[in-house]
Amino acid sequence: MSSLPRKKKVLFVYNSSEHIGLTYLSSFLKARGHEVRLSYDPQLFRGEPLVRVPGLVERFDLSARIVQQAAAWQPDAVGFSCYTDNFRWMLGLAAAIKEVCPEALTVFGGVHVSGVPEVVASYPQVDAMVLGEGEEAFAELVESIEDGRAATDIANCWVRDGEEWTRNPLRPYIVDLDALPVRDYQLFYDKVPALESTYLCMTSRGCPYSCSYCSVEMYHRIYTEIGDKTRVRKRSVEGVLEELHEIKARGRAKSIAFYDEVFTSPRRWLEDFLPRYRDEIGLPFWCYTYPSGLDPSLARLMADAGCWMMTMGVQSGSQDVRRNMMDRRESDEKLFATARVIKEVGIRLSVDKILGSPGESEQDRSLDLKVFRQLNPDRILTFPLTFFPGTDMVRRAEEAGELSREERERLENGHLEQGPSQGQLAQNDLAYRKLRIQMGMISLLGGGEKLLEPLASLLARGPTAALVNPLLLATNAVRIGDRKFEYLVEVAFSSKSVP
Ligand code: B12
Ligand code: SF4
Repeated sequence: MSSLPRKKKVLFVYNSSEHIGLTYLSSFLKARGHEVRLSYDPQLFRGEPLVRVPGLVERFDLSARIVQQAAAWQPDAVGFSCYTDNFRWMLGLAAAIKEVCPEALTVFGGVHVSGVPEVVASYPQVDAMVLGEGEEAFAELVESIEDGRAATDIANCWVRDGEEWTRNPLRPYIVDLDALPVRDYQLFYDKVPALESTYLCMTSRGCPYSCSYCSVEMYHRIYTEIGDKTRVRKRSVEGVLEELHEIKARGRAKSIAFYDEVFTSPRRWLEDFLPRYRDEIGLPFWCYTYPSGLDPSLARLMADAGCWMMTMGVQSGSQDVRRNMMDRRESDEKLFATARVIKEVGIRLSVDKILGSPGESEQDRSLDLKVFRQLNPDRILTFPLTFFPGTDMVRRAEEAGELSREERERLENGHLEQGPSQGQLAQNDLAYRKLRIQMGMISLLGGGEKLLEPLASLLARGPTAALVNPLLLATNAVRIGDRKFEYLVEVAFSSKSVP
């Protein structure tokens, strides 16, 4: 007679913002009878989600308390979800937790692990890794643990055996997303209740596009290698509404954020979903769109359903940089047309701009000002280009001589702090600060080039240059009724009880 697998204790360790993927892993494990806990450091002063305040980062560091919690609970497995920028923090905690929980299996997953698994495998504090989508693989791995050791033949998993690693191939993507339980949002709300005021929802997984700087491109590549060419999987309208009814009934969410990579397709799904969302849920929502495929009638449906703002990646004002470096094929005309359609139906338009792409010339940067002004957005968010390991942008930058081998290796090991490895413009460059301020001024004031140029030069050189852009963004947020800052402050004040 075969015995039922023993219920396991799984601890997730995480920092920074709420993490949708972890909440899916948690509900999947709980549905199979396992006990799941989260040790969480919101790292309020580290830059995401709030502002970066050097000095306070260390003062409010909760790592020691996380280690104490692990020691007291003695989990069977500890799961770490790695972005490139939290990888070093995860490595530090994994080493400290191994000291106090020698029987626990340390398991690393997330986008950084899928991008550079060999690098992650080189650290002794990592016992196992889950590549790609994690629900089924992690549950099987956890259930296989006996005396601190896991099975070595589970698809998606790499498992350490002494100095050696057993590397298993990926399994295909989960086809039926409706079969997954509703994500365990309570995992984070128990720690930071104010997070619930904006409910994060995903109605799909994947993206139809393959921008060269985005980790989505890396996922497409590793899954194509096993013959799975699926780009986007969509949940059913019924399944999404069921989840949102549950949230609405709790009465705490003031808005919904649809974090699908591109929410504005497929059209037929939206035609079914949006009218029902308006009638049954009715909360204001935000989402991402792409500069194609949004015609006036679809935009009207979105506005009627309560879409108050959309974010559209523009990334560069130069068509050549977009096409040749970023693999974004849309023309300037398409950008302008999509922006117009969004604004005409009364939806606020937020656009993203990547600063410091390889291959960008002075002339390309002056095109930025022209194009972003013409788009007339309500908000511009700027991000320094980060070379995410495993993406095609890294290869291109290396080939173009704009990223050295040493810099690439530092990035792969999670060292994001130094400027040169983040694209052409280092964080401290005058040019970078100036462009950022100019973008902030365009969204707040519009304004002519003649005024922007000297004013931005002046502000970018001053001792308080780093404060100018947050101030411009905050003032603009008040102007357009963007709750983001209010939300971040609420989150900061309700975070006292973590981890
Ligand atoms: C929604 C989203 C956000 C949201 C919510 C965060 C979240 N992760 O839920 C917000 C806005 C808060 C956010 C913030 C940031 N994000 Co973001 N985000 C995304 C987005 C669009 C979707 C993520 C998602 O929910 N996918 C669906 C879930 C189900 O998949 P998943 O997260 O990959 O998790 C699965 C597997 O990876 C695996 N897994 C994950 N973790 C673990 C852990 C273990 C132990 C195991 C076993 C398995 C496992 O199992 C999960 C379930 O299948 C992705 C793009 C993408 N497609 O990945 C970018 C993405 C993850 N973000 C990215 C970045 C850079 C950031 C920021 C650093 C941006 C910034 N500069 O501030 C911050 C960091 C915040 C933080 N550290 O918490 C990058 C990461 C690239 C990299 N190599 O590091 C991505 C890939 C986009 C990109 N540019 O390429 N993000
Ligand atoms: S459209 Fe967005 S999510 Fe999709 S590949 Fe491009 S940057 Fe990534």
